[in-house]
Amino acid sequence: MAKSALQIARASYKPKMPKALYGQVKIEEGKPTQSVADQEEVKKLFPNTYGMPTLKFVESNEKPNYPVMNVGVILSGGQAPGGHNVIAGIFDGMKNMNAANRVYGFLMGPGGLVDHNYKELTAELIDEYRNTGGFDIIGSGRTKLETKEQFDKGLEILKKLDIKALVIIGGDDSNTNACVLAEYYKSINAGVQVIGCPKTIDGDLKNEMIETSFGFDTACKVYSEVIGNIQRDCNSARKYWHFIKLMGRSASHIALECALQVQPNYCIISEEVEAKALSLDDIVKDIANVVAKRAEMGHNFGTVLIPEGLIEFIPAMKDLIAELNDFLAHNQDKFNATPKNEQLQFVAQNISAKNAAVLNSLPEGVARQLTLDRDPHGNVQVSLIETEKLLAEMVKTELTKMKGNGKYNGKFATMVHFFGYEGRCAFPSNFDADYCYSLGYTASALIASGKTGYMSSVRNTTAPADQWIAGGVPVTMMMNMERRHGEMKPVIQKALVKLDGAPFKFFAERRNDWAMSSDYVYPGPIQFYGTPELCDQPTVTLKLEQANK
Ligand code: FBP
Repeated sequence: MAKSALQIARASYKPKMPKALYGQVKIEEGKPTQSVADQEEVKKLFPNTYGMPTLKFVESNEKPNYPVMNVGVILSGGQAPGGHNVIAGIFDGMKNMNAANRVYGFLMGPGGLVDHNYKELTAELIDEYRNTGGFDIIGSGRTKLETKEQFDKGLEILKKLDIKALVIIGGDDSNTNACVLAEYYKSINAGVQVIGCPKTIDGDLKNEMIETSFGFDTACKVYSEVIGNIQRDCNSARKYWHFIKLMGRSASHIALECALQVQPNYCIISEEVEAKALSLDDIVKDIANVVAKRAEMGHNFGTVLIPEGLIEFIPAMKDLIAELNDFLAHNQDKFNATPKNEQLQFVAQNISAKNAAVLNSLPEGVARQLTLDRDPHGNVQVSLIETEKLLAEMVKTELTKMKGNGKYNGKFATMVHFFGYEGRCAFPSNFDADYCYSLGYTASALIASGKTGYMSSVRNTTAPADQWIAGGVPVTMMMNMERRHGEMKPVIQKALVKLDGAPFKFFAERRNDWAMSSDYVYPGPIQFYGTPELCDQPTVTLKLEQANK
């Protein structure tokens, strides 16, 4: 395999870990836990894994005799930088306990477990992937692991390979399913433990015990580098407004973090749009006002950051999408049989008049995108909706109106961008390389302690890595009941941007100044070698959140 100089250098990087994990560990138990909400319902559904205590690993002098144990690993959902290091951490942790332990990877996501597609992860293979981006060592997928048939089918291969523990590396939905699997295997005495690891660049799997999901750090740094470069281009060429959509299926953490890193002229936060019940028109008018004010200074350029999930947070759009989801779920065949150029009309005639009016008000391309196939979790595939183009076009129309009223006198030329896939498989930053390896190593310690239904947790992450705290959190602790596909289900509570949280407040206090300023911040590329100030800094979001604890 051809390798770049950086690939060769990164192969020998030794990730930093919490001090306790370098030697023998013992467990310190916290208090029994409760789910974040709906305690009675969640308890009833998880009689075997509810209420367990939080765990912390501390140094110990005893060296237990670890029996031989095989472990399985699954990568689930969207790629996130550092996934390979989680697997390397699990591998090293298991091998350090007993050199005869084996690690198997199930291929292309949870589907690999059900379909019995796997490979053994050898030392040579792991060494090829240390500190690299991507999930390609075993691939990932979005198959939902949720039925008893799937669990039983999975158990067949786990028994065949003598696997005693399974680590599922995924986001909130995948970890919810991991917990249901842990509960089921425990209830039938299957002899298989299930441990989760918090992954997603979206940053929306976090809580009191999980400070951040892995991949968020690297992805935001990659996007911020490129936005910074665009801002320097703005200041040099002085002729374009850049409309930049950023990944984050639902929450706006990525957009907010990038805004904190680069100080753009405008950044939309979906959670604020929803809280203030803003319409698309309100957002467009607000951006147009900023454009007009900057034009008065002769600054016909700037940056607008748009979170990917925005559409679903605009109340009128949310209602429309909910009705479309329902309508298409029941009428997909009729929809598919309708000639392409009549499909939108077919939908509009069969949904409520209010939602049909919203659908008809959208540019055809966007309306069409809203009727596209849903993902396996029933979500609109927001990454396919071109909100950056929609907003750029709508702002242009608004400015033309303002020009007519004498309220704008500038030039408006736009460039649109979507940054998502560019950052999902990047070389993990030192933070993610260290954090992921530590999460994996902690997962192996949880396995050795016989735990199931826990998520690997590494805390105190704004301190140097040797002061990080490794432990485990019962997944049921993060759950509440939510309506999904018409049924109440136990799910891990998604962490959206908190409007009273420190990162949003910091942004809100400064955004008016940033709107008029061209004194942008240019973060530059991720640094891997140099001083900790340059290479090991966590995200601004994490620093602000932890500083306020
Ligand atoms: P996860 O929540 O599975 O980590 O995926 C996050 C994400 O990258 C989103 O930001 C984006 O909307 C989505 O995946 C894109 O999905 P796909 O990879 O199927 O295009």
